[in-house]
Amino acid sequence: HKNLSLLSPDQVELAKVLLQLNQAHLFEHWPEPGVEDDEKRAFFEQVSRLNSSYPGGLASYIKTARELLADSKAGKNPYDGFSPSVPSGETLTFGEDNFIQYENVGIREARNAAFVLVAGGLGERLGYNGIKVALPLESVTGTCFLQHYIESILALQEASCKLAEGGPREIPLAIMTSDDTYSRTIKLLETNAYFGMKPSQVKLLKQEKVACLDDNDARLAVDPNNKFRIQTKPHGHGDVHSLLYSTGLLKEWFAAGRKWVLFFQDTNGLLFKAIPASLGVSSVKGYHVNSLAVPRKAKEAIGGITRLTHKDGRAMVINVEYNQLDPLLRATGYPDGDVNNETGYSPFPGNINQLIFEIGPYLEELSKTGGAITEFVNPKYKDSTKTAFKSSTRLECMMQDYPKTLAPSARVGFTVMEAWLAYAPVKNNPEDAAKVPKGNPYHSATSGEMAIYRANSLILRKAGVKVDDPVQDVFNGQEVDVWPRVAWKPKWGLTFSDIKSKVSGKCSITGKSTIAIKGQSISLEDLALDGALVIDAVDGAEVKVGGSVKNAGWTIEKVDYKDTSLPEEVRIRGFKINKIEQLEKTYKEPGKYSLKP
Ligand code: UGB
Repeated sequence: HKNLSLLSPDQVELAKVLLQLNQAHLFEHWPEPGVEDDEKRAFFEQVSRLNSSYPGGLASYIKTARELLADSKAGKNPYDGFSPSVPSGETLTFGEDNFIQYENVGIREARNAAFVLVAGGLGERLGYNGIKVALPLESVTGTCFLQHYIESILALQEASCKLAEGGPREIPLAIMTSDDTYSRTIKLLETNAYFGMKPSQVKLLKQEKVACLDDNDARLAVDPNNKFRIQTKPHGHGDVHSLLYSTGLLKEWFAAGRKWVLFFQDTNGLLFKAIPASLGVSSVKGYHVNSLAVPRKAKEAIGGITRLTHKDGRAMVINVEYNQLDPLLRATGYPDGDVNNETGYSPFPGNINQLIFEIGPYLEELSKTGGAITEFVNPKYKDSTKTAFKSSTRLECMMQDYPKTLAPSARVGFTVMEAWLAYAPVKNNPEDAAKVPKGNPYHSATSGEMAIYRANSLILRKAGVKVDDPVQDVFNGQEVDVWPRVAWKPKWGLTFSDIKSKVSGKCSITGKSTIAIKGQSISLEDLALDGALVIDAVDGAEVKVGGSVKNAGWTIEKVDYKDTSLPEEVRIRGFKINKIEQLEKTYKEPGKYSLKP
């Protein structure tokens, strides 16, 4: 009370709110006025931020925390009363007629889209100290994830605007960052001229952390390093919804006539191969919510898309985390739990957390909820009395839980794509990846890069190129298929039809080969590649590449992840590329060219 005179009227109000919420312990240890007053004011600035960044403020946060902590203590199952069943959605096979048709629709729709990258997390599990979007997705071109994402969006924009009337239209990109990633993300963009995107086209959002909780009464935790601060931790990627709403960005997009918002994660180098077709599915099926999914092995450590029906009539199609799906099935009449069916996969497709929402219904829902979505708490208890925690906890939320509060009439669907085409995230460090059960994906930097070469090789095969089979090898303790190292810029080939139109005659690529295609109008005609070939061309330079290219090429050299003399991004993948010999050509002027060695 003695310290109240230091505070502004707003801060005094906040102090009263904290007292009403049984949080007096936060100032009990404060010294007399005159001592460390600036720190006391800074404390209230923090409280004010925590209050304004959470829908409903701290009072709402604490109320929800008490309820969720009580449920957790009572061992209440969030899925009580719900029965799971296999939902219906669209299953696509790359290159088939309906896939191509959906891609065509998706390209048309793309100019009405906005993209949202959630990139507030750090790669703790990956053992990488930088921001994950700065990691190269493959080492042939060294392109980092953020560059690849931006170039993919720009390529979509160009392709979409060519088809549509009314001239070009920019596709905006919002990036959700956090205190952990904000400044490094800005720096990466600025030092690279936004990778060719207009700076005004990119909006950075920043999520705030939330207050930690010390006990079941939701008493806020004092920061162990500063008695004038509340300890905070990340709230999860679910924050993206309230940020899009509170910043007014979603409204702005809607007012500008945009129809779709596409959410994606920080390290999936394959994603944009799946975007045109799945956006097409959203449009044709009229899905308000479309989750991208891949076939999933039973018990594999990704969530399963499930239809849940409640005794009281509620129904939803939602991601159920893998550790909850198996017990839920066992408790509801499936004694074997989550098992593979005759296809060799679980009937519940795997959530890859790439979501496509229709903006109209999304904005309407957020106008009611402010973007607050169902949260959860995961306290680690000291003992079975569940009265004390081993360390402070906090509420968390996930972006894929958005449909939980929707009316059953909402059109919630999903699109299953082959995993080789759509999903290769970089999440696990080499040691953890090497422990993944055989047959399940590693989700490491090694597998992420190899997946790019595999997908590009398979796509070229489908387009008629003879591509050698892969060889198996082991890097950082992980057995992977090594395909020819095929890389291209998004503007070279965005859809299957696009790529097919650039390949003709008898083309072949041997197993030891590397090819990097960097220009838009490069076509391969009767090319026999046995070595390394790098071709770049400005827009407007049409280059036909054919004949026999044979050289010593680029080799893959193993490295040990424990070798600290190498950069982290090389160590975590377990190999590097040695550029022995290549044919490299750059076309800097528009015109027609033919390269036939
Ligand atoms: N992220 C944020 O932007 N802010 C945060 O506070 C936290 C994360 P993780 P996670 O694809 O296999 C998800 O940590 O949450 C960003 C799904 O929930 O990589 O463990 C972060 O930068 C799960 O259902 O993944 O698991 C990153 O871009 C499953 O589908 C993204 O959020 C799993 O992904 C994901 O963060 C998966």
